[in-house]
Amino acid sequence: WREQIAPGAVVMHGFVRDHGPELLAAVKGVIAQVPWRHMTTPGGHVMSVAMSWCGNGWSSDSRGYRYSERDSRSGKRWPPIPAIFMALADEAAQQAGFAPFVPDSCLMNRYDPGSKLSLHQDKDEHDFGSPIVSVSLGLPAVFQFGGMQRSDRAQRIPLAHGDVVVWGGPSRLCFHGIMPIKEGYHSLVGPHRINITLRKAL
Ligand code: MD5
Ligand code: FE
Repeated sequence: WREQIAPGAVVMHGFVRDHGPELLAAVKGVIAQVPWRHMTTPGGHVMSVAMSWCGNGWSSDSRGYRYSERDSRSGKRWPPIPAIFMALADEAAQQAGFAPFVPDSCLMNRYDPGSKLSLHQDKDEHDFGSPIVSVSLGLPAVFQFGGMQRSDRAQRIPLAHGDVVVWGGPSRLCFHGIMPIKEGYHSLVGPHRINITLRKAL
């Protein structure tokens, strides 16, 4: 079922529940080229979440966060976004009431038990007019969904394997995070939660 949790924010429960194997195969294809890595924040902390990406890649260092077409080490483009991700992003965005969506960046987060993502805003993209489509696979999570101010009280939204959330309109710049993932084992994904976000970044 579909649930609007705030203006522009739509949770599509189980939207990709039947497509786990194909989605995970696409994740593995990207990981073979861009292995999972723990990034260091501009503040010098190593993130508990491991990341990989395709399309326009993301990077974090002492100079800040940014998106780029190419791997600055090799000079090569990051791998293309798999067709199944492009199709699901467009389908979810349109069903949530947004215009046809052509993302140019895909960030993948792998959470192991205990991993978390602290409250933050996604504001490194150049285009806040487009939504972000977020896909949850594997272990369940509790999503913290706040307001435009870090101090705004956050709602707690449970997210399960196969759920898709479309974040657009006024919700696009809300503070959000992921509570520490509980120990567990998912039959397809193993002891992890994987989140895939599709974005228009550049
Ligand atoms: C996750 N990832 O579950 C989340 C899903 C990230 C990140 O937060 O930055 O990699 S994306 C959730 C999101 C995106 C844009 C806006 C809002 C939530 N929001 O307004 O709450 O790994
Ligand atoms: Fe975020």
